[in-house]
Amino acid sequence: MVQEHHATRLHWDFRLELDGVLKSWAVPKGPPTEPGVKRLAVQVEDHPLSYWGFEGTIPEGEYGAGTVKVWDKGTYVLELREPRKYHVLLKGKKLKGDYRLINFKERNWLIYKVESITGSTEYSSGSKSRR
Ligand SMILES: [Mn+2]
Repeated sequence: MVQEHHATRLHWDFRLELDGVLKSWAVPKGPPTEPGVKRLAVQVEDHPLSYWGFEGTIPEGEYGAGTVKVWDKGTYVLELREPRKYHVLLKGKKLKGDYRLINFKERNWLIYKVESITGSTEYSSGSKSRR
């Protein structure tokens, strides 16, 4: 799930349901929809699952003040998980296909799309589908 967040600086919040929380990254330029584009994604605090799909206005003075709207949502399949690396198959409306999240320094990650090796959007990894 990705939220477009008009805070002090416009950014997109990329969130994955994992371990009972929403793992979250703020992506200043937004997650790429095409392969070959790498975007900085800064990991931020985990959010509660109840935040999934939230839209509205966070009041002035509160953390993240500004308007939030859902930019994309869908399910995903976790294909690989390492401490500093996730491979996810996204099944959103805008973000579809194989994505990588790579941690390169502290809370800084790169998010990018890769061409599917099989050319298929379906995998038989046996992974549980998550939203
Ligand atoms: Mn945000």
